[in-house]
Amino acid sequence: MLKIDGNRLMGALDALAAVGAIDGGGCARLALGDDDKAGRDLVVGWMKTLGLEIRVDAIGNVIGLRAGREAGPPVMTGSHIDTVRTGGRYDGNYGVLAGLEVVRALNEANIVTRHPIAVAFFTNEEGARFQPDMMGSLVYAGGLGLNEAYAATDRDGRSVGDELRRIGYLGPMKPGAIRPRAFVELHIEQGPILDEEKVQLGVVEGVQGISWTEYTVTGVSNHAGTTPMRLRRDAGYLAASTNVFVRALARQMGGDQVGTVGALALRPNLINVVPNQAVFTVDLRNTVEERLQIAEARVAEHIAQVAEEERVAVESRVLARFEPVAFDKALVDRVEAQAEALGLSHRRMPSGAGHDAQMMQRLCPTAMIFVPSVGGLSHNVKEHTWPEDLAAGAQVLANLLVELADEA
Ligand code: HGY
Ligand code: MN
Ligand code: MN
Repeated sequence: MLKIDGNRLMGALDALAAVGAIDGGGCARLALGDDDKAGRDLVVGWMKTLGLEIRVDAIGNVIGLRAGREAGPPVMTGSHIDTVRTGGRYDGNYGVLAGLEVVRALNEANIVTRHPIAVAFFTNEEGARFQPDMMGSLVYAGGLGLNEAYAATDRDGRSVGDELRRIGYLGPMKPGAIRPRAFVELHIEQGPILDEEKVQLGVVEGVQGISWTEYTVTGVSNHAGTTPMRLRRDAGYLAASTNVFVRALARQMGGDQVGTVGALALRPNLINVVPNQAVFTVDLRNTVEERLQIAEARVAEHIAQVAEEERVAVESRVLARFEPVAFDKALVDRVEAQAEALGLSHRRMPSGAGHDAQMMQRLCPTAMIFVPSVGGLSHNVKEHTWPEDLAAGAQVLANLLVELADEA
């Protein structure tokens, strides 16, 4: 059996985490910024050292190709190396570097698989700077046009297209030109289930639906001391009341429903001025599409009602909207079989987070492997997974990739 080297994988994770390192042991490499470029350059350098043929597509996705005995579509693995601003060192990075560790082990064992193997990292999975999230893999899968993606701008008005050119990753390959035989993504769970249940491996059956909306509320700035409550048109009040509503709604709906008001900016943001503008985001998710639509409708209703009462204007902008995705059943079964074969405790589960795999399922049979997140923490510098769990997940990935790459 091909043996991956857990210590070497840890070394690679530490080296990549040093790029854009922030206090507390995490890293911040927002998509297409200088630190993302530095991270990309480091990983591309490792890919070249491993003898992979590098392909860069027009949205900056990078694919390292390892030739098989036969030509044809590769078995692909990968994830992302961009992070949120308070990123941990495993989210995304782990799946990419575990893929490279599999290649390293194959090279050392002088094994050439029947079909090619590819290791990819996709552009802007996080959607923290540019929306939507999973942007690179969405373009790759044909779900978003290049020009629309290029036109997305960050809060400073910089566009994806300009930033891709600036960092030198607007590549020549047409997105989606390499259509894999299968895609397997290894990722930390980022939630509490495996850790709480003391289960070593997650057999991921799909990804829940995601709804991201930005609201811009316009009221009237006024003096905090002289303006009676009956005369206020307080934009900040609508934002705050929506935050409270979203939490109560998620609690009341139960099941997998979650809701977050993650970004909020008030203007003029001064202690003694009633805000005349609030810009905030609502992130709603559910494994069931119909329930997600109910949540969206309830939030829209609440906002319309408070806007009328508070006499403020509201504009909304959909930043991302993806329905729940079910992974390929046969491939999910094979992930489970690999966990069994290694004697790992495992359980089937949905993914609460979005992943590039949910886009790749549009192109080919796709599945995901999870390893536990200590305390269920992620998008936090304290994100942690025990080395033995990281190694076990990488071994399952290695065994599955080789099985897929050697089949008829
Ligand atoms: O938001 C997400 O689920 C992912 O981290 N982009
Ligand atoms: Mn991720
Ligand atoms: Mn993430």
